[in-house]
Amino acid sequence: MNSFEQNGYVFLENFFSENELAVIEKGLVKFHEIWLRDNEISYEKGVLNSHSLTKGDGLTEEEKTSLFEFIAQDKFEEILSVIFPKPPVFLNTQLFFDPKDEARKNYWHRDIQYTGMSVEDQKEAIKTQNVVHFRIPMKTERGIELIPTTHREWDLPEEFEVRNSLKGRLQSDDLKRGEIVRLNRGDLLIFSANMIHRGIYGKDRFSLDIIFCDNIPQMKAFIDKDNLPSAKILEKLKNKPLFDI
Ligand SMILES: O=C(O)CCC(=O)C(=O)O
Repeated sequence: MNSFEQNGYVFLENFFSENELAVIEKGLVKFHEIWLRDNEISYEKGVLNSHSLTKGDGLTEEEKTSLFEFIAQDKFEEILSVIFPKPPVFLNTQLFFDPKDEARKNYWHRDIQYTGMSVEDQKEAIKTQNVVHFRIPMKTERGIELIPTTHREWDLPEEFEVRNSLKGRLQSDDLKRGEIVRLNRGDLLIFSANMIHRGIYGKDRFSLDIIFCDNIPQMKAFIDKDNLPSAKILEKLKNKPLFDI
């Protein structure tokens, strides 16, 4: 886990048992089917992820409880206490799948580049702020490509140009420092959203991302309270401060 602060990610092979995954899988598949039905146009246009699985009535109370129990599990809490300087909070969930058009190219980015912050502010923010994805593949996938250390360090000029499509470069151009982490069912990849990264599409991937962030006002502004557990569900959960928004 020490390598997280140094590199910005940790890969934990065979982290989950089959039983642990089975408890949440049915709900994930159901949510995805509903999403595909309700978001046909976005899917046609190239959208390759959905979010907010714990919001609304896509999942039943029981399915939401299982998902929240998964999110609040002790094994995660132990990791979070090591990788975050102070106790974090739950931000959201996402599902990642392949784009409808197989020819669609992936895109290098830092999550922070889509927040509307100035580049100067982004440069400062990544030195201290933390948003962390727990990626949980439900099946073998080609994984994620990451540029180690960029969770705290700014881009090389070429990297900045590529992820911002400048000087004729494309967001999908290969970058020299990229490292691919291939993923199998049962694995857990933890990575900082600050990092320069891109998804590698293919194999009909289906991954759950659980996102945690610093418990600070600038980040909590991005939390949609409708994603939080109801009082009734919260009562059953361990590690309640994760949801203490
Ligand atoms: O898997 C992907 O397509 C991209 C993942 C990503 O950008 C993210 O989790 O922030």
